[in-house]
Amino acid sequence: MISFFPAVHERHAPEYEFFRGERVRCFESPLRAELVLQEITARGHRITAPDSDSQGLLARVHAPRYLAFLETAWAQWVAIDPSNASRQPFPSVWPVRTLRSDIEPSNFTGRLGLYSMDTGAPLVDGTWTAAKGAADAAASAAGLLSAGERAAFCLTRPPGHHAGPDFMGGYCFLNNAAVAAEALLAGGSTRVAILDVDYHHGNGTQSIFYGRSDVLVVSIHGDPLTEYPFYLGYADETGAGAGEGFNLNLPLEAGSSAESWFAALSVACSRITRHHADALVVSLGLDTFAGDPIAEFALVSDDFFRLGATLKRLDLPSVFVLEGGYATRELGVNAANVLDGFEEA
Ligand code: OKP
Ligand code: ZN
Repeated sequence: MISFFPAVHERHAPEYEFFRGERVRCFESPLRAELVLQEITARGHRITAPDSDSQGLLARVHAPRYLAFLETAWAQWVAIDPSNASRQPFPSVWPVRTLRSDIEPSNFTGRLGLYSMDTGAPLVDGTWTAAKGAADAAASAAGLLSAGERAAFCLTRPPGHHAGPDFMGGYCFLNNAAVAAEALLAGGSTRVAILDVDYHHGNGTQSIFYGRSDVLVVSIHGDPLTEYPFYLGYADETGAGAGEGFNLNLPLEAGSSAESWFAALSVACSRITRHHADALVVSLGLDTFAGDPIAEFALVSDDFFRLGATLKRLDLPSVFVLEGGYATRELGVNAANVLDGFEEA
């Protein structure tokens, strides 16, 4: 399968994040992409650099003031104090209920909190460049599908599905899957489906399309009562206004078996078929793997062939966009198994 790989991903390499009050090495690392690249190259998939600029599509997905912040955040951070160049900024205050989010403070801490859902998206010098490269890959892959190709893989990081219209969070800055969906619509699709199979609910993607009927969003994920992102992803979230009925959440208890996961996948596929989708975007999180260090499902490596083969049966032009997956050593094999399962089905 043709795979878009933006080498600039490596510019996003934060040193640490917080876990149980301690600084720990980031789970979401450049090595993830390098190991996937190694494996899909070894299996003969064709790798290419993104060839589309996602700028116009990003403006359909994200708020202008959020994009402006993200692009200039590092410069403002370092302007406060040159020694900040060797420090990672983290948000420390957020406009929760009763506080105002219509006003954008000029203060960096005020802006960072306004545009963050958590402390889980560490920002560094190269974050914008890397995130933009991933969005460009999503635009490129969708463009290729609009030109008649049947499938493409975005070997991208940082991931995107937690990034909402105007906020970052959970390792995500720009919503690559949403960019792919918008690019498909711009390329002539009229009914797109996004299937999010990451362990964590794709709250950003859901929110971006919640009021719309042209993009169906379906997600299988750990029950937010116990799993991140906690505040979205419940079964009663079915869409709003014109989008009523075009959002489907299939939460599963943490610890659910592969058998129940594939049963949910079959429900998801039925809904996508009923949508009469003309293109599919797969938010391909691989943290459903039994060995994942921050997730609680039970898929084994062979199950990812089955996932690919099942998606092939939808018979739709398909863009696969890498999301999570933190069992780094097995990530390449698991990702490649999805692509090969799809191609060999
Ligand atoms: C991103 B994706 C661990 C914190 C976990 C939230 C999980 C983000 C998952 N130190 N942060 O959906 O794979
Ligand atoms: Zn995840």
